[in-house]
Amino acid sequence: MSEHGSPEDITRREALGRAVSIGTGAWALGALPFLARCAPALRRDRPNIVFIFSDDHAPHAISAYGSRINRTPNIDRIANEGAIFLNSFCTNSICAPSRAVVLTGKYSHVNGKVDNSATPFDAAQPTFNKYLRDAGYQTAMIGKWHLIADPEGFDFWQILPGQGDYYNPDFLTPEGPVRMEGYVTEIITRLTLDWLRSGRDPDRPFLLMCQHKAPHRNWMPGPAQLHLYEDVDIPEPETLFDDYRGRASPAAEQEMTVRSHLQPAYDLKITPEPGSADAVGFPGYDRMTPEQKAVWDAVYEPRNAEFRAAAPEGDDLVRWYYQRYIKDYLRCVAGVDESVGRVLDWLDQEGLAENTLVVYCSDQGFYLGEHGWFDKRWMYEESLRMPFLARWPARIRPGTRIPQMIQNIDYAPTFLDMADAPVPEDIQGASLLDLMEGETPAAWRESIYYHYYEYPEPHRVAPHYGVRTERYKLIYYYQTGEWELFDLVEDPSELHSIYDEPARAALVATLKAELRRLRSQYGDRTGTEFPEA
Ligand SMILES: [Ca+2]
Repeated sequence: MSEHGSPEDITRREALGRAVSIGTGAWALGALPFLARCAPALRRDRPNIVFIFSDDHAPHAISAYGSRINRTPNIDRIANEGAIFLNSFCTNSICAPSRAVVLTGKYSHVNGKVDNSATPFDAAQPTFNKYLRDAGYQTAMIGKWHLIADPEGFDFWQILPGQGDYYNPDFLTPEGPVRMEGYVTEIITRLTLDWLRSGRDPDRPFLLMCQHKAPHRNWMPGPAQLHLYEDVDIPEPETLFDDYRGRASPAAEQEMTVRSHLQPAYDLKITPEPGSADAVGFPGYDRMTPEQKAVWDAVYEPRNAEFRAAAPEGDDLVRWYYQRYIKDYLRCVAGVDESVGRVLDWLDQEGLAENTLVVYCSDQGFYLGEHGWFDKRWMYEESLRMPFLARWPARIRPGTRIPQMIQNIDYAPTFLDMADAPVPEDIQGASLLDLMEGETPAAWRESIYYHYYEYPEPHRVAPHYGVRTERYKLIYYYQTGEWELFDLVEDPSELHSIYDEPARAALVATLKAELRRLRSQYGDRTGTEFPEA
């Protein structure tokens, strides 16, 4: 073999992006937490952790990630004053499963929460907050939980039931349900600041999970954001009118299009004239007080009157739906961004910022009209990506930009590592602490593994699993036995699968071997195994 390796090695390097062997990468994943445990205990004052989590907030709606449709100055502050992870991915792009992965540091097939509704989450299993509590941390969980079972391992919790409501939401507490008047993002912010001010022991480190409902469907903005984007057109994504050619059959067979699957009343708030004989509200609207409805109607009714007068059809209707959808989504995002700023400001004012890790992330990415879609689920980039930004002045240099591929299995071991708490052997992720501090571990993962399950409801997205390297993505739809392969450099929008091109045979073989290795490494025997050759 030459110093550059065999043709197979070269293909493998090309597939995996860098000249580090697969075996070394695999070793590092298991060994990093072990090394962290064995390192001399730097038991300086243990940091506080403020974990700000939103729902369905795609990185491409954050200006620090280069958004072309909005600005998020407060979330950007975390990147400017800390670190931004440029290649952050989920393992299963859907709400409750992502939350279970975050809590356990384990893939869906291991923690048991593979889909939103059919499988339960066993809240009795070990989660990172329980380990932190055992290590002396105070633990608080405020906002959207979405795991049905009551939270365990928190000293304080106030959670939304299920998806929760945007206006006047109910909260579940250990003492029973409470209805709170107001807008959900503002209420969660207030509860968060209340707990920081007076709910905790100032002499012990804390974990605070502040988890927003916004910007989840049905995208109801708060009173302070209702008027944003009034007289502007948000740029359309290039793939708003995707025809799904060049890919396997599932892309065309989903039910998540802006054109046909957004519900006019519920999703788009297009309702008949108030007071008319056929006037209807929509779920969420019916929870508002008369005063809140009056404010809402004063904003939406003129917009709806304009829609009724224009009566758009065909592609014009899609364009109109897109504008209504994306503006409401971005209004909800603006509310979350404002909340992030208030929490950062409070930590600054109280002198707590220096040794507090503030993380902003969301449970998965989302389609903002790309491929003609809303929602998530796919291994395609828009929903595979998660934002992950971290500020911790004591340890993270301002403006740190981190290209390595991370996943939500990594959060739990990171938080345990930071707290000098042992990282259990069965956690599948690796601590991000070295990366945050600007160090590149001797070997980091060269590929990520993904597996989506939920089918057929609610959006008929075919179950699939796959592998993504720095440059390539191989996806297997096991119900139909179809494959897709994308070159993310040549085809970043993933419009043309190159799986069937004869010249790609060696690359396909390499990626299949890597996919087989990942399924073995993570112990995933769910989903139909793909055939040899
Ligand atoms: Ca979600």
